[in-house]
Amino acid sequence: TETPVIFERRDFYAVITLNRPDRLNSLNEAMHLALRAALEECEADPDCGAIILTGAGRGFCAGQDLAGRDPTLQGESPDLGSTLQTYYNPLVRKLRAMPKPVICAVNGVAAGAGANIALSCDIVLAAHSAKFIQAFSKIGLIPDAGGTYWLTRHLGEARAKALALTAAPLSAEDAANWGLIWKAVADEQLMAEAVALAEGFANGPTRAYGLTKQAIQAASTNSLEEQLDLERSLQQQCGWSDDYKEGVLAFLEKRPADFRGA
Ligand code: T3D
Repeated sequence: TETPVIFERRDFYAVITLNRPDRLNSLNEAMHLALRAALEECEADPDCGAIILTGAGRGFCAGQDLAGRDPTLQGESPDLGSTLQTYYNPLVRKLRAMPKPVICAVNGVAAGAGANIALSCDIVLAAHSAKFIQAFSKIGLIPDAGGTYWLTRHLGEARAKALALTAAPLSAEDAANWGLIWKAVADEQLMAEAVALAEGFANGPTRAYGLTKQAIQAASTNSLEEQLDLERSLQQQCGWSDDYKEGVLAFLEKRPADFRGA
């Protein structure tokens, strides 16, 4: 049987590839568990400074595996609240709480929860041929895996509602122009760009990156006063780090910094 997720640990970063290409990497239980295990390994490894998440074949991820939802094969209706509680919500939380940058390299179509898992990552690069589809309304569902949150935060209600209600595909270029993702890049450049970012982060001040994520994620719900307090306390931590000492010293000595991530 196929490995639902390919986990590749490279020098100082990791590549996680969703791997059910003939099903456009749609998510079943085995894939969820393998993905979770891979993320946990990255989280626990102090030498892993960044993560690239991508998909095998022509798609990134088509969301929930609907073969496992065939109503003619299922007795009772599935409890989708329980799937979200057990799999999707912990996955989104783990990506957000990951104390190192997560780069999503969207290599092809990202539909349903697949789109919203991509949007849960810190930096989203998408190949020009990729599309983002909030496919949920086509099967009578609402956007999940944070979809209603990401769309509304990044795009505002007007675009969020139209994308969710129509399930219209959004091109990588429009996604970038609308501020939903970081960049659309040529298909053949996608992995090279993702790797360049990961290598840069892997040599960077990992702790400061983790705290930067934390601060930016808190900003959308904090008041300015709360955010200023948060910045003060996180910056205090940074100021006590070896990386800060090294960064300043390297600047003064006019040489590249040799960060250790602590
Ligand atoms: O627990 C819960 O259920 C709640 C959680 C819900 C989260 C969700 O994600 S719900 C939304 C689920 N996803 C979808 O509704 C998207 C379904 N897929 C599509 O609409 C299309 O496949 C795409 C627009 C993504 C791509 O279209 P296209 O024409 O490029 O490819 P295709 O021919 O449709 O797909 C290729 C194969 O992958 C095909 O199989 P075949 O005909 O070659 O044997 C297709 O059936 C299969 N596939 C695609 N998506 C899924 C899938 N198989 C199972 N589940 C899928 N989601």
